[in-house]
Amino acid sequence: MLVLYNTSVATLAAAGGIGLIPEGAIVIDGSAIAWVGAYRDLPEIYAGVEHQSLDGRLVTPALVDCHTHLVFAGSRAREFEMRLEGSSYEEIAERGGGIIATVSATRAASEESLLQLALMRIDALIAEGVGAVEIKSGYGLDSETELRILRVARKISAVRPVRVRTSFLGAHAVPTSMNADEYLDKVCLPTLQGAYREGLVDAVDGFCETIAFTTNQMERVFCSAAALGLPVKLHAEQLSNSGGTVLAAKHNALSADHLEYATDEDVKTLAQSDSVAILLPGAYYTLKQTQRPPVEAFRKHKVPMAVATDWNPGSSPLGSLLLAMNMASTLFGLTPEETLAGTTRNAAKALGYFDCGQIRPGARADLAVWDLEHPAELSYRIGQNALYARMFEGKYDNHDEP
Ligand code: DI6
Ligand code: FE
Repeated sequence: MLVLYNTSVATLAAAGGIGLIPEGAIVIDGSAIAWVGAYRDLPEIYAGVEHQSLDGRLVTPALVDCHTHLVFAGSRAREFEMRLEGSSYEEIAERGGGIIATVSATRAASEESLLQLALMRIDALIAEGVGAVEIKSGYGLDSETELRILRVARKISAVRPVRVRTSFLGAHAVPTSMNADEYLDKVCLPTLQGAYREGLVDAVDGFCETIAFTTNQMERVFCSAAALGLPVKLHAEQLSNSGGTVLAAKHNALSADHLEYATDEDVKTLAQSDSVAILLPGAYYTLKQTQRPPVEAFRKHKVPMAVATDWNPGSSPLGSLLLAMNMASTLFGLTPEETLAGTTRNAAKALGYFDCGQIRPGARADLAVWDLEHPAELSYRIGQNALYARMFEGKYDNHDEP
């Protein structure tokens, strides 16, 4: 057992707010949190336990990056140049660039090389205090490669101290050789079955958009997911209003993601489900979008907001969750408290985790210790990583003491 004291603790334990305890203490028992509160209220039974001073530093739950596509090969720097020369993301996709370009590079990569690429990205997130990550497939679009991506995603948590939730995103793009319905029938849905049988799938995702899949097509994917007992989530209203939010709500999705083009009515419908709105400022920034997600409506209808990197080689080559937090505040107007809730409590909820993203008795001792005094610093700083130490399942990374 260990008592952490001389710290301010952002517990994130109650809905709304961040639950800041200025002179706080946390009792760690094995891999879990046994107690948290003001140090002056520390129960007598912990008085004799080893104490460790954090010298006034801030502790938050380890961060959760709840939307990434970080298993991929290849680069899309050329498309970045093309966009600077005036082409749009949709135009590039229609010309065989975009997702399809990454599909070719990923199909050509071995499992081992995909793992090495993914580990470099995971290490960057871990270095920012991230303790759990969601990883999607979707750059295979054939059975073999989709399964390879999911196996790599599964392997990550065996070789790094991080939790991984996988999402099957076979419905990400339509391969050039067939139409969308053919692809769903012949490849995507059978691959989902196979991936599920191998235990590789925690949730099912899709890209509902004019350049990808319609709501009717996504509905078929969601029905297959339901038949397997898998939760769903959806890339919805990213580039246009395509009806994805209402569909996500109807299927009680874990999350509806992007949502730039969601209307107030969409948000009202989403509020009737248990879904989280995942905001992805990295994609908004990269694609130089101007329509912001309806943050005021999320607040009004009490839809919890999460924030993630959307790490992918096309629309969001963003390898920093801290920068995503800053962008969520500066570009979308989230308060620093909302961005912190969005990368802890609400991000965990979006992944169906109930034992992390909060500091409370019974939760996992996955913590981030910051060389900061106030949590607002996390969102305010740009490109600065103030992580002092990260604890995963009650153990500090690489050393016993921070
Ligand atoms: N929406 C996105 O922003 C990414 N996928 C998706 O469904 C883009 C992925 C890419 O461009 O490679
Ligand atoms: Fe995405």
